[in-house]
Amino acid sequence: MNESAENTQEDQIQNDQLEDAQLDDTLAPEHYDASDLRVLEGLEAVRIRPGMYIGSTGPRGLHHLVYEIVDNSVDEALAGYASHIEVTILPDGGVRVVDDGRGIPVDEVPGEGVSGVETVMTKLHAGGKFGGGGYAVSGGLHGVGISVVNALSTRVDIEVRRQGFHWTQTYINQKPTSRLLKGEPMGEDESTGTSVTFWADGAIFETTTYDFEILRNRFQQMAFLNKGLKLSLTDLREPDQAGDEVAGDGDDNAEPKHQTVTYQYNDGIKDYVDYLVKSRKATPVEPDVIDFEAEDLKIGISAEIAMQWTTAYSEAVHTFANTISTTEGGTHEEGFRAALTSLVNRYAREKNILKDKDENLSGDDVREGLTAVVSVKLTTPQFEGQTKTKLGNSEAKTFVQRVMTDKLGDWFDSHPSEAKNIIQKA
Ligand code: 0RA
Repeated sequence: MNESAENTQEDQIQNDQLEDAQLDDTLAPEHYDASDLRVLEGLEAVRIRPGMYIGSTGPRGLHHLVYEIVDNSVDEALAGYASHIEVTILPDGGVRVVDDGRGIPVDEVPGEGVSGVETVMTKLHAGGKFGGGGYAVSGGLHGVGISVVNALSTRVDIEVRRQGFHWTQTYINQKPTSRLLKGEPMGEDESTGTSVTFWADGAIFETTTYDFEILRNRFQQMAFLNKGLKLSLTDLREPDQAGDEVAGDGDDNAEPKHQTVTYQYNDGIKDYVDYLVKSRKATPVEPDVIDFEAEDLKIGISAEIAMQWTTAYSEAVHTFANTISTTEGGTHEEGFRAALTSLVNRYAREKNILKDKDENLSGDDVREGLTAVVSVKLTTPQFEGQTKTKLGNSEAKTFVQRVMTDKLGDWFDSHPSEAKNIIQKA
């Protein structure tokens, strides 16, 4: 089926559902009146064109819902308030994301007439409104917020621990079943935080079965890209629910697969490069991973770069912008490559490793055996290319190029014997 035919049919099904939802007032709570229809209209736009907000209604889009919630918690961690994010895949098709941040604001938002929680759940892009400060750098490919998850779920349960109490609210087919409810006081040992549990709408998604491996991989990557962040993933499904092969492995006593993995990397992308080199079973030319970082608050950009040369032939340069893997490359990668090639040539001439008669080393020569991670975070990323995974910001090229030239130059100067080994390899 071609994509436009698919969309037309999906749109019709979704429109039908939306009309049903509007006619069905059995779930409408008392405080929910005609003026709130505007809210539903915003969320309806998401249900009519889900692809515009989360990329697709296939497995990628489904997993994107989880990232959308986790990204909010990651931002709370990057702001210095949350230290641990726990994601749980529930046996009934739900996913729960719990953090120990400040909790979504529970007080009435001036001008909105409802709580901060309800605003975040029902207004597109409401997150940033009280997020404030910093880069809000996690995610970013779509970066649309919790309301989009609400729009594409049959149910969302939200629990906030804040101002000394537990606060709860449930949304069924996008509509709150009550106001935000103040519940039990928080216990002595309880921290503030937010818990969001959602059930993706099977009428919107091709599948609502999560792939543990896809989530595990992404959370490990998020932990590498956000130094110090602690991320856990638990799968509470039975093995057959998780879509795993059960029959035919000849092991009737297989352990139930209630697995938890936890990731935390205090050296961030330096640990990432170490991990990549070890998993490729490559032999490092020098034992230490080279790494540095820099930030320019005026233009709103930061860069972290880590690299290690190995005796292997292939290069592996992984680039990221706001933790999104930029597989099509872009300006940050251009800046990295340009600086690396010219710096290595300049240094090799200075130290007479390249003689006057020798030709310059090519970029490919210089990157042979190199494993590197380049991670930039910027306030207004521009994603381009076929799959929107190519960074377009021109300031990212100049910034990465300058940081590389300065800091790798310093490193070469302070590690002459290591530098010589690396360059001789090229
Ligand atoms: C807006 C303002 C504040 C926190 C949050 C949103 C927040 C959102 C999420 C989503 C998941 N976990 C979250 N944790 C916090 C801060 C308000 C303040 O205390 O000043």
